[in-house]
Amino acid sequence: MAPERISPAKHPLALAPVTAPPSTVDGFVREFLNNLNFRQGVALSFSSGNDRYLALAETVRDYLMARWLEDQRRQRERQAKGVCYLSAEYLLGKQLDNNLLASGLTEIATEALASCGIDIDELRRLELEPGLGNGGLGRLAACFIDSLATMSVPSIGYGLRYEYGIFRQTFVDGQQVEQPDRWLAMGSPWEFPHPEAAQTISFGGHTEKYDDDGVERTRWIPAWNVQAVPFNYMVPGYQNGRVNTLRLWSAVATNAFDLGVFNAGDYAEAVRAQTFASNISKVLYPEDSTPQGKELRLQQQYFFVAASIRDFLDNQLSEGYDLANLPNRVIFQLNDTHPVIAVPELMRVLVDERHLEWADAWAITQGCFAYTCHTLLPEALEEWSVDLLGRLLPRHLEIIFRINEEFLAAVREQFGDDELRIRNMSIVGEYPHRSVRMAYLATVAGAKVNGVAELHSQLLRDKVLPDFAEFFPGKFTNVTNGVTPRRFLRLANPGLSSLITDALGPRWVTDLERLRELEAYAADPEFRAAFAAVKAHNKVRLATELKARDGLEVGDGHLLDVMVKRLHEYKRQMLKVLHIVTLYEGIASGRVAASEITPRTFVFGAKAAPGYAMAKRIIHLINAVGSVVNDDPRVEGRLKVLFPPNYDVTLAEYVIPAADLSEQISLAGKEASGTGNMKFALNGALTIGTDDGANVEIRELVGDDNFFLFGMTEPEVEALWAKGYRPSEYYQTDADLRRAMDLIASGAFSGGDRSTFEPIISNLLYDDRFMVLADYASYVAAQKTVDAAYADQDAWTRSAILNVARCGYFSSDRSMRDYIDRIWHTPPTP
Ligand code: 26V
Repeated sequence: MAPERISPAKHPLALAPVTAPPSTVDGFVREFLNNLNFRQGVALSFSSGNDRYLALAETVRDYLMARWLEDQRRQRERQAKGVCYLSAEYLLGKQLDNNLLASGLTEIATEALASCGIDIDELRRLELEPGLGNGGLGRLAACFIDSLATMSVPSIGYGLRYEYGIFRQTFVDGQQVEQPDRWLAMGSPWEFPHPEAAQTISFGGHTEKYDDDGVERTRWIPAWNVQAVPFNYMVPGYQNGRVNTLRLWSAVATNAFDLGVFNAGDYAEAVRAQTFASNISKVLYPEDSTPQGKELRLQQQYFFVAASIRDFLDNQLSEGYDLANLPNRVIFQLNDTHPVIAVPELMRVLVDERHLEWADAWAITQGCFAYTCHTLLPEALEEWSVDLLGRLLPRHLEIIFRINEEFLAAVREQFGDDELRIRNMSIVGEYPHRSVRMAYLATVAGAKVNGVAELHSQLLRDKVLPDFAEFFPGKFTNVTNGVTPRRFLRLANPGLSSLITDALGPRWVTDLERLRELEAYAADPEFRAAFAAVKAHNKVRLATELKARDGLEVGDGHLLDVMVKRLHEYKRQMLKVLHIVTLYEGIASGRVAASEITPRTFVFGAKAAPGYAMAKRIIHLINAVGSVVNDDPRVEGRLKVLFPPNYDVTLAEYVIPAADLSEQISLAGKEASGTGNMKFALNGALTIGTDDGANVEIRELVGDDNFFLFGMTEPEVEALWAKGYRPSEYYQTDADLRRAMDLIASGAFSGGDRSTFEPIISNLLYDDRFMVLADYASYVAAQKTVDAAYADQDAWTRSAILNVARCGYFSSDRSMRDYIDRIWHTPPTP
């Protein structure tokens, strides 16, 4: 039901446009103290850091508010085509700095607080980042909404407001221990709850047919409901006066108590029901590759997309909107398969609630969705058992069956009774148990299907969904990922930003291809020196942070070699470990003098899914290798292995600008794109990487001379796998490899206990789908090239500058332009 449109209040002040406070230091001080006194309820002299942080955040928020209200009004009035980005994850990172930057208030706020005797940096540190995502996919969504706001594209992000985001990682005896992420514990000043705009979302029950004046219709009689309460977040564009909205849904029980139960005297049961409902948005699932088919996760997915679709239809469309035009008004972008249950939901709303003909509803639906795939690993493709779907969403299951029936009939018409093909293309799989293949449903329903880097899109088309590509020519496309230059260059790397702005002017921040002009500066010794000084400064900044945070020591003058990403076998952190152990073993055995080794500090950052035993064991090994290597006097401090716990967006912003070398070493064909790779290159790190994901495009752009390529190509991987991968042959023929593995197996890193890391060694030797040993020799050789290149600091700096200059393509603004041109057709509104 559409909410009542409130008639304008009579008072003239209510009719006047909302205006922001004056942008002066004095004005800011006034607003800040006002917020401290009247919102936090404390005097400056008694205020805590958190009070001050909240008051500062509220002040910045108020400056953005007028724009936000205006943009919400305009977006509804204009009825221009817009994007609804549907994503189960948004890995936002801290908000204060970004919002200060976007509103152009950074200097004013800094000065204003200083005049109150407050160091703004201290308040910055107090903010807890909302970790509402696992990794690449969630961070990509956050970059995209930043770009959409900066480019003035009518759009809204929809997702889930998890009470607990990605777990906080701690290490106990080198092993990962997860702690709940209480990001809301101190209150979040960036969110605006709207309980009055809650939607009721239903689950369970059964369906029944009924006669509606001679028309047979279906209705869903659900068994239970949950309230979806929207929380709005500002998404300010970069200094363009635009503020878009991110709307995250939170679950609460429909009625405070089930009065029936309550009156029957079972108070505890009544409260339990309430807790049950709020469980839906309680916690982010920390798995990022193997969907477990958990019922609660399906509840989360349906909960947020059903609320979002209803919110859009009820609140964004004008009165009496003709739904036949919906594809000209909105595109729902499906961020992976997590929101795909939106497809049968829209069908259900159109057919059962709005009484459209099935065929008309299907035409509308096919025009309103597009699907982005973010993986190639078969085990990461989501499937829901027919059983579970039928229990939780019986009407949706019926709709999926009918979509599938009609789709397969069309396939039969084109290809004849090719039963194997039909079986392979069916949205409902029969083996090993009946389940709905969400990627197939998304592909059939979506106007477009895209992968996230050239190689990935090609493999998706030719290897994962070839039958679909043949059946739907023109449906498959590529949009290479990007990252927002606001957060990952302008904010994270102030030194480099100033250097670039001094050289090129400020416009690169929203037009990143301008970085090309830096190419000329790579030849300028003065610029190179300044660039190197920035890198050195960023290393000191990181060293200071790691020391304060975790007591870790970055080696002075070391090459900073960084691998930060989720811990996953396909990403091959083990290759990095074998390299480190090889270097260490050379010294420990006396075959290599420590002085011959290029001093390096290796930095790891990685969370493992709590149920992923091998990944957790690898974390343990990295920590174990670190404690031995770091403490062995024979190493003379020339190798350091640091593994700060709890890698998150905040830590990324310290680590990436400081890195010399970026490790992107997945097995070719497994990393869909990567986005860390782009962030590092844009901050002047050189990449050592395989021909995988967006590495391919990075290398094409920066040139072979400025990239350390190693390893098999994807076709070589396929060929080796087909021929039969025999890891033990590498072990037997490569003495360095054997010595490294033997050292680990000997218990040298586990106090003599040979069993601790035995499963890792066995896995590499007998059961490794990701062929670590096959790429070892090539990797170690490439690392020697790195050492040689690093010896010529000036040439290295030149390469680093060229990396920055040539990676402007990887701005998420460009990704958004590609989506707009190829998929969305939603022009920016000035
Ligand atoms: C999958 C699942 C499975 C069920 C449990 C929860 C969960 C959460 C997330 C995912 C998505 C995994 C896919 C993913 O994150 N892909 C990454 O997407 C990045 C952005 O496109 C890309 O750069 C990375 O290469 C790709 O691994």
